[in-house]
Amino acid sequence: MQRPPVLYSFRRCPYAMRARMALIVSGLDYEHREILLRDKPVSMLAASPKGTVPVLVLADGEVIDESLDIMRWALEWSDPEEWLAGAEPAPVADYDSVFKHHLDRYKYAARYADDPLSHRAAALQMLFRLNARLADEKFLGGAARGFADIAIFPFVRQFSGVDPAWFGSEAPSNVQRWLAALTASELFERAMVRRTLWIETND
Ligand SMILES: N[C@@H](CCC(=O)N[C@@H](CS)C(=O)NCC(=O)O)C(=O)O
Repeated sequence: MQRPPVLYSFRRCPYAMRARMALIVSGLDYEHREILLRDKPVSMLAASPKGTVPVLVLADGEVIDESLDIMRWALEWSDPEEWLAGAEPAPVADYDSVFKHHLDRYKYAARYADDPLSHRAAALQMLFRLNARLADEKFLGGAARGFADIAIFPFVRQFSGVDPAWFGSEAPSNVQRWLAALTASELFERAMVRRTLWIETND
């Protein structure tokens, strides 16, 4: 029997969250290896020297080390909720680049010489655009969650967590509803289960 693919993951990483959700929804069996970013396993770095999570190592040795590629790979194997049918690259790419840029400068303000509140404002503008898309439909692709929702919401969740009271009063309401529905989902709960750290051995 073929070994299941191995996922190197870090619970709080939003990229790893979306990869885990796609793997879970696909129903694929995989071996979860929980790691620490400050102490990356040698085997993970051997598979993917760039040193980011998530990393998926397939039984034949193929390595997939970009979260969106892991999502697509899992869903191409099995896509029971038809996430790929509504997959739209544009908003996801915007959130991975522009929103993430502002999020980092807001959340990790001490690391940057920038004004965090101007980055918060820029990110909020993006949420207003998302809000307009969520005016008539519960999710970005329609009535059911799909690829873009799952790819984007872990970053909006991080943004909301920097100052939950501010987010609660200033973030547009459709986005708040959308985020609340996705974070309350059983799928997210399963993706966020706490796991013991994977201990690397030499065999
Ligand atoms: N483009 C990558 C980004 C992954 C990424 O940056 N992950 C962060 C954690 S959230 C990481 O591993 N950073 C390396 C480090 O902190 O050492 C993906 O989509 O998988």
